[in-house]
Amino acid sequence: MATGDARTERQIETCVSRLAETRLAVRPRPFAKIAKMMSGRSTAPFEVDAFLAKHREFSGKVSYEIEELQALIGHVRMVMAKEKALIEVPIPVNIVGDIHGQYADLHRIFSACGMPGKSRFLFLGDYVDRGPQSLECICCLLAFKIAYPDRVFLLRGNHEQEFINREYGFWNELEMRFPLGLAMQTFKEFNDLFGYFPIAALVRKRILCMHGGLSPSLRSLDDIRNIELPQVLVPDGTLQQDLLWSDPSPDLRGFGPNKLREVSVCFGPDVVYKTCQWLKLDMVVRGHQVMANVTATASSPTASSSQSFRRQCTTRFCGFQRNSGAVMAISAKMSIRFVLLHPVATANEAGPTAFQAKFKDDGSGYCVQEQAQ
Ligand SMILES: [Mn+2]
Repeated sequence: MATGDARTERQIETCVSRLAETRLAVRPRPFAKIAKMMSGRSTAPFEVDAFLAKHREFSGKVSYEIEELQALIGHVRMVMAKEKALIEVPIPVNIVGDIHGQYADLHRIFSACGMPGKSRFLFLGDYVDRGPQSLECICCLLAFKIAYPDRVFLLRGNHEQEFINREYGFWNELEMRFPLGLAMQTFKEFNDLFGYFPIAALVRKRILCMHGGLSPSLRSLDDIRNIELPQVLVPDGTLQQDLLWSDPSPDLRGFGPNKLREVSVCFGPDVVYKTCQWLKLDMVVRGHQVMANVTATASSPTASSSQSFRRQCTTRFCGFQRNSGAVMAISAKMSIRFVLLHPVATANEAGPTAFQAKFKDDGSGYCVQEQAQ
């Protein structure tokens, strides 16, 4: 299962194109108030303002005390316990694919799209593993979730599962940075927390987003709404497993086995088309795969309004590929554009300043017709 995931993500490449500055009115949460919130399990106070200050600028490695990580997890658990398996996300919003521990790229995304709080973000999962800084990425995003629970949305990816992130980098990072016993305890607490993450998002009731893809078990949106959370272990052959794991296959009709990952299914373009019809959707948006030099993938050749986009949002996937990354930016008028992140040439060029200097709007956006609710 894990081997298939690695093979696929190396074989298939990332995507996509271009920009939209979707600024929201600034209405930050009162940090002092949040800092006083106490979790049901962790009674330690959590200073979210101070914690966020360590993440507002890209500064390479961030230093963490184990106690503050445990307090962070306790507080964000309380915030995310209020969310359902299918979350409703308003527009404007920036949709971001797999981060995979690439903390510098996360900051480039903030540089291009605006900081959380000013801009709304929907992340499609796979925050940890593969890249060098899983811990900074997940901690940064969790802290922003506490500070701006209505502006930051975090879906679960297939790497937010213990049997995957034990093998692909997250555990090794914790083991390197903390004493073994504390690392094990914190690793378990992170993975218990991932069980609270929502599985899919509905953007303005028209765009269905998930990490993996579609499922033969998906007949109505209520099927997703009825998934009970928290769910740390995702059972085989379930809707939730497909939403985390499945892949599109352009030559397939209907569903077939997912031979590369050896878990879940593959779905053909006709499935995207039919699902969009049944569920009255404009499109399906997902992450989970890297696509080199591709701007977007329309999984339905027959219906311009029924498309599936797949994106890896970080550049230089696994540190060696020269793929570009992209963020899908949906405006208040439901126009859709892409923010393109070009790979930086060397490690010395990493960081938001270098990215901003290289950032180019390639002018290839398009619009989805606004539809009555
Ligand atoms: Mn994935």
